[in-house]
Amino acid sequence: MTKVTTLNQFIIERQSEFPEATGGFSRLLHHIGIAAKKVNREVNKAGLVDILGRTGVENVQGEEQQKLDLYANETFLDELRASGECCGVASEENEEVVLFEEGLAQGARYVVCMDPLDGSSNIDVNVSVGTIFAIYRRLSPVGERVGQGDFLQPGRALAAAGYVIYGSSTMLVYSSGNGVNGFTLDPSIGEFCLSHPDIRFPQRGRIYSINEGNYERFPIGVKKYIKYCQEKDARTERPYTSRYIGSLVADIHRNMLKGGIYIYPETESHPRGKLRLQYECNPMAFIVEQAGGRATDGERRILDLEPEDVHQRTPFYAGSEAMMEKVTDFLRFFDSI
Ligand code: AHM
Ligand code: MG
Repeated sequence: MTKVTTLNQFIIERQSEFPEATGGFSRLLHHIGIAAKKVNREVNKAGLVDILGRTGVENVQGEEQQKLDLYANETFLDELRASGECCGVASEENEEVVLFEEGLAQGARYVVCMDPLDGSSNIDVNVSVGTIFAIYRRLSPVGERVGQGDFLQPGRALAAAGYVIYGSSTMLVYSSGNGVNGFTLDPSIGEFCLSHPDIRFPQRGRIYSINEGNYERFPIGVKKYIKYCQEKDARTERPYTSRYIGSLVADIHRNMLKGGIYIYPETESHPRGKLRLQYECNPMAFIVEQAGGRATDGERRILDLEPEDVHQRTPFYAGSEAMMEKVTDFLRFFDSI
């Protein structure tokens, strides 16, 4: 019989590789897994019950929230608090960071930045959505109040990051800086099981993912790169294929397994890009790099950007090494003429 490794077994095995580990990080991940299963349950029945629909409230980004966003936010906050290993959370759904200052959390060593339900406009049409999480070691001393600085660390300081994709099956993918592993939820036993060990981003790819509806408002280098992707050239296997779901998690997940590039550049309506650095781009860039891909803002490595605000936005380019090199050439060339 094939041996199945569950997420919990996997994190315990990994923990024993670090003799100094206290188990805190494993507990944190364990609770993230529980929250993911709860959100998965609600996402699955979204079409059935009246949890679906708009609340009529706008979130801090001025975007309309849907009920499942709120449910996912509360569920992840509750589980992170319950873990006793997290002392605060910056979430897309909360303007201010949420601090846990009672009980076990007082001695906690980690803070989390998260997008509890990314791509939520896709829920009511049964298209994949995701959760993104970024885990940092706190900088402030344990026992003292957590400060903004704990949440404004650059991506290169991440202790771990990951995402959950609620798709045709539900997967949790994470990295703690030692490669990327993917776990598929087996609904019959209610456990995430290791299904994609050591995921590697193909060096080259044939998929480009970008919202081409914004074409007219893209930087010239991006426009030229899109035309390059569409040209016929047998040697480089062009034209490439255009695939865009509009769920960052799902678009990156597919490209990481098949080879491709994801681009959300600055546009007229979003001059600093649309995606959020601390809870969308940094964690996804961490995963992408850990799998052997590359992620930039078109110029600089995402993980090296110095955050100033937990909700700040950035242009985002992430994908296969060779495709990233090409688009960077286009951006440099057309910027300089
Ligand atoms: P959200 O966090 O409000 O769901 O927005 C983020 C999403 C990403 O998942 C996706 O890649 C992007 O926004 C899609 O934006 P657009 O509809 O402008 O293409
Ligand atoms: Mg989002």
